[in-house]
Amino acid sequence: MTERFYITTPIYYVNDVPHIGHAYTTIAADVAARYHRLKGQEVFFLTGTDEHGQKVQEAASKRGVPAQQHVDELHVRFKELWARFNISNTDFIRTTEERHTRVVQKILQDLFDRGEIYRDTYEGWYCTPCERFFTEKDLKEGNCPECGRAVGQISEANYFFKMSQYQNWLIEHINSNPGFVRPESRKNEILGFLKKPLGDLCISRPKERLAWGVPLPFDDQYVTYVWFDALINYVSVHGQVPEIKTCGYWPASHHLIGKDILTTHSVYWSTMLKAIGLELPDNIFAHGWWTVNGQKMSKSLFNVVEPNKLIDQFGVDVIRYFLMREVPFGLDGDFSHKALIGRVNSDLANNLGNLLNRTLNMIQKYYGGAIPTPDVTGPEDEPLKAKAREVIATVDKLFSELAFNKILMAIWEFLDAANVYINDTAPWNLAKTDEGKKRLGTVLYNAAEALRFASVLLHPFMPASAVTLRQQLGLSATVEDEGLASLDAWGKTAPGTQTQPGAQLFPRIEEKEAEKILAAAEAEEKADEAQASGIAPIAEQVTIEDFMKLDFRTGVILEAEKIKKSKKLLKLKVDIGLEQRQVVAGIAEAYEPEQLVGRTIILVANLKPAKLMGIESQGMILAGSDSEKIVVAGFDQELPKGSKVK
Ligand code: ME8
Repeated sequence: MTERFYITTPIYYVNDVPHIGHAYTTIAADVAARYHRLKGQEVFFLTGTDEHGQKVQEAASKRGVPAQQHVDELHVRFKELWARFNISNTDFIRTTEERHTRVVQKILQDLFDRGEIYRDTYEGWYCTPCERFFTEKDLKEGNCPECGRAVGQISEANYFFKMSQYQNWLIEHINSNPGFVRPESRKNEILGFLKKPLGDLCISRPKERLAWGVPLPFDDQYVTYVWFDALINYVSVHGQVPEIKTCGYWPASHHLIGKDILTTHSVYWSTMLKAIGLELPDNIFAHGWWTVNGQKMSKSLFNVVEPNKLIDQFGVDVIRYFLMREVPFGLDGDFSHKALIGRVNSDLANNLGNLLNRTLNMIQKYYGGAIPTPDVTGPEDEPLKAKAREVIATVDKLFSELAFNKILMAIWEFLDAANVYINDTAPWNLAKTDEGKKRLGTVLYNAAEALRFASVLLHPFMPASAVTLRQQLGLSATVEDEGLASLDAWGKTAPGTQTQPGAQLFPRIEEKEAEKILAAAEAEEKADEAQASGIAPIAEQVTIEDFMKLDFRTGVILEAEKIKKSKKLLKLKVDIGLEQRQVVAGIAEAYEPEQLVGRTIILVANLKPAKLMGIESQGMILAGSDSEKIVVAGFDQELPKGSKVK
């Protein structure tokens, strides 16, 4: 076992609203980091934000603020979310920090001096949103192969990194290090990609087109291509090249990424490291993609699953658990509230929650809350103890594979074994006889001990719940203090420990509550769809009785005039047959008063009068609107004044 463990997440684009996809990678890295700390390793866990590039420059200028101010304000959203999620990162790197840009420039200068970077004229296609160059054959139906948007043809002088010369070396490295790119399917994808000739990488952007980036140290008319800048974060956090080699944290144990950025990491980053003269990371793990109702999450589709809201609704640990348990790490998954509720009820409330409750209740009932001293052991105790030894070994092996969902399945098998142990030994029967009472203490001690094991194994996934679990068991030392070594023997809980039963760890989400959550989620989905289409969502249903309470009448506008100091309001006099009404209507931007006189309109005639700009309005006229215009409703044929409208 190497003493040091270094794990990273991608550094997220600072412009993005942090969503469940970003949380996924970060939580996975946190779980691994916490586990390796429990093993006694020195862990460095890095996350951060990617703050240069075209999109940031554009967003800042749209807001009318300097780019630096923009990123200073926006990156906080990630920091705050990670704090809420109990993310235990060692550092948070921002690519606009001087400690990072300094290293980027040093590396660039060094590569330039050694002839790894050269200047040439580039002719080809460029996708502005993706900030990437493409050759004719890369394009998909003439558009960007990444985002599908239109590309522009450009010809300009730029700087290039001699990436192509490392193609064969990289193929060889991937083949001789089976664990380098994982899962296997992604490794094959990269090997497939490397069958085509690898070009050199354009690593500069002319300042006149893009000013927001790290200036090239050897040509101040250019800034660094955002990926060449961003990837270096994984080492710049440790200092300059000589220190990186000696800091003890390089090469990284794992770069966790989503499958969207597999090429940039396994090809660009690997060849960059080779050229710089640094070792390659032990592993690049590209996990799968979360969709919502089968659709990609994106700001423009208004369907981003907002983690803060989920935390408010379900709690941090439920979300951490769900994301790690629901989908095998490496495969795609679809997010649904229904599956989330299912997991809470079956795994957390029923299985874990129940084991804790029944154990504490019986310890309370039979031993006044103090964990009993084990007395007579029996053959039924053995399978549980064996399972405990087994789960520790299984979990350790699965952590080396980052098989988070399998780890949780293994822990739950152990919890199942503890529940089965209680069912089979039936402490409630043991309590009835003197002979049985000799076994009772042992059974309840073992149940409590199983929960202590669970608290340690669950800590990486649900750190706050592990704390509560241990408080209720009466254990004073924290999991972090005791580490995995506290599981090296069965029986470390001190008999006599006073338990402290408290609130249920994971209350069941009852059917009514579940229905409410699902209905709210569905309404939100509809609202998202509507927002994406530009149409306002449909309001809550009303009954026909509700509707019939409203009295709509036809009326003719007799007079119309502007209201002083109001841009939007007109004062109208409307004849509705039985009487005349004074109405204030918000249509001044759409109609001149004289256009309205003589028109037949529809008036809500039984609306309580209200004052607008000090003028009483005795009804409301119907009009349709979108973001650009307002149109007063009318009829295609004449109707007498005062006619009912339904
Ligand atoms: O690509 N499902 O940043 P980014 C799963 N700045 N994971 C998802 C996801 C989803 N729907 N959406 C995002 C960048 N992710 C660059 C990285 S690294 C030197 C530079 C996660 O903000 C996943 O980890 O677009 C993915 O790779 C990453 O967020 C992309 O984040």
